[in-house]
Amino acid sequence: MTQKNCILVGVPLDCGKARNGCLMGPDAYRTAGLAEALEALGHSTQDIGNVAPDPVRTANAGHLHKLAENIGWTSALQRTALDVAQTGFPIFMGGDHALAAGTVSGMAAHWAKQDRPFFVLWLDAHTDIHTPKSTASGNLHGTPVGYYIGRDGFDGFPDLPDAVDPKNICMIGIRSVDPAENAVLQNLDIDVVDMRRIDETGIATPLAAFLDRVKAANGVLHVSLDVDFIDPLHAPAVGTTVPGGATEREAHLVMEMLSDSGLVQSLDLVELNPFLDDRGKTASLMVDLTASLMGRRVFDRPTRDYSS
Ligand code: NNH
Ligand code: MN
Ligand code: MN
Ligand code: MN
Repeated sequence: MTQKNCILVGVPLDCGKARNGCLMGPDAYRTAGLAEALEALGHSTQDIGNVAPDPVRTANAGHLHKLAENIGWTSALQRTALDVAQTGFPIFMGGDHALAAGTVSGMAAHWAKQDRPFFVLWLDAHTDIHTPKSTASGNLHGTPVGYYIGRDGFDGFPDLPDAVDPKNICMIGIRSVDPAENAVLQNLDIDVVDMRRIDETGIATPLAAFLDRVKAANGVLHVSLDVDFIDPLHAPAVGTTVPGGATEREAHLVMEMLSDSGLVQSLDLVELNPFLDDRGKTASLMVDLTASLMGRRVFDRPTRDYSS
């Protein structure tokens, strides 16, 4: 991979669900040596510290958990993404997945200005495509995809500058979908790669097909990596563990293929709750996966062609 100027952005957002701890995520990545791992690969890094949410007051949150705070983070992160994308490769160190409403919409706005088609790879156990109206839990970390594709129901949120086309989204690792999410996904062209498909074809086949589409469109790719994409056996530090997830090796293969593709331009690391970790092993795994994405290799081997 060519050398990048990595901009590390701390996002101690903890308002997307009730269980606290994701606010410690950015410092866990710092402690686990994210910047050092990137520098060892020859990239330059700049840690710009932590972002803070815009102040927002909203009455009438109903059953929604910390609506005003989520809105304040979305506007602040949209601005931050647009800003840092101009100078380097943003790595958003979360924070829970509610942050992706701001980061993904901001990156989409950045690439729309450059006239480049924008694609998203969503690595998660969950599809996170609720709206504030459809969520039963009231947890807004279940809604960022709904926001950035432009679904109705996000009253009070900043206007969406550029919606992401559902055809440009691939979700891998899916194994927990609420009925309202299942219903809306039936009418959208998002490629939902659930665990059954991974079992049937292996994880490389659907990923290679998606990367081919991004390449053919001359597109750019944002990766949003939720800790719960990985099986809780390897990645216990997350509030919403779902058994039956990607193995450590499957996760590395995804990252290595993404690196080979050269298509990735920005990354979210989300849902790490260091309070639940086992001697830092999840934070360290997330750093190692980021290193694989940014070019770390076991040894130099000829690049394999996965297309059939
Ligand atoms: N779908 C559930 C909800 O909306 C769970 C979402 N939780 C996540 N998403 N961790 O990645 O409450
Ligand atoms: Mn909270
Ligand atoms: Mn998620
Ligand atoms: Mn999840």
